[in-house]
Amino acid sequence: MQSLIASAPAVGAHALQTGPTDAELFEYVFGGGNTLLALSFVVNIALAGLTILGIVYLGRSLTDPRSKAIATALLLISVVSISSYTGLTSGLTLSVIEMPAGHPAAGATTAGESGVLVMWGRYLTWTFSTPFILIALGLIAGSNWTKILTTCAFTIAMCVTGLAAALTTSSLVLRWWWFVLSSTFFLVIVYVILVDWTAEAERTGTSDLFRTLKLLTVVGWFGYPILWALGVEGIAILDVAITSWGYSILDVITKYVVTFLALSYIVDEPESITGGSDYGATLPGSRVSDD
Ligand code: RET
Repeated sequence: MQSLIASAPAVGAHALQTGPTDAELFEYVFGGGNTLLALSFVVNIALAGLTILGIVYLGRSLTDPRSKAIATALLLISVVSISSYTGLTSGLTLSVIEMPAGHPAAGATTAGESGVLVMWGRYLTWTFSTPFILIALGLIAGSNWTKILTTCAFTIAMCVTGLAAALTTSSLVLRWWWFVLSSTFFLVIVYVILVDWTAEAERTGTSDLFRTLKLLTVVGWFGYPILWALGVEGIAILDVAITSWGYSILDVITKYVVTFLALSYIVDEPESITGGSDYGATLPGSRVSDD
């Protein structure tokens, strides 16, 4: 028993348990020397907040349950985002992690600890935000729940395996293997958007809006793995602040720009978007209450 207790810390010492405390990480980011990095978090808290207010304001006149469902999905993207960036800002979802042997950043030090700054909260929270982007897109295209939920499951798989890629410290090969797995799941989503939803949007009459959203989404989403690969977790030719700004700018395009474009289309409740008063009812023939 004694020997088990004695060996417990070594057994439990995985990536999230080592390194500086949240307070030290907060001081490292906001203490003055890393203004660029700090801004990449704070700007997004402000933008997510403004987007939430914008959706509440523009969405207040919606009456159709299907339009409301799309607006709610759009709202939840920014609700997750503001929480995600608050986690990064507070240091809660940041860690200093030692890269495995052979990694270009192996042996680096950050905030007085050996390792590099990993913003693992980003990958974790994409698990919750990207499904809402896909629900909104799928509903706009007029797709069915099987396809919408399939893309949601694949995006969750993509983000969780992306998180694993960022946190794996045992082997460089395994880091890239997680990356390959995550990218494969990503391609399933791209396929559904480009093939299925494009055809469905043509049929349901939303192709004008969908074409723009699709372009922003597919091009924007491809930016994330590229940044990962070039950033400090991949081949490390971009530093942490540049990588963080890269993600923050991609977030602006894939979340807030997409949200406002979609919302400005649905606020007029065109026929291609509305579903009728019993849309989404859980009892046949019952109307969805307005409150
Ligand atoms: C990772 C690394 C592993 C390989 C792939 C990735 C893709 C990430 C994507 C993220 C999209 C995030 C969005 C967030 C909005 O809140 C995890 C970077 C393929 C596509 C749109």
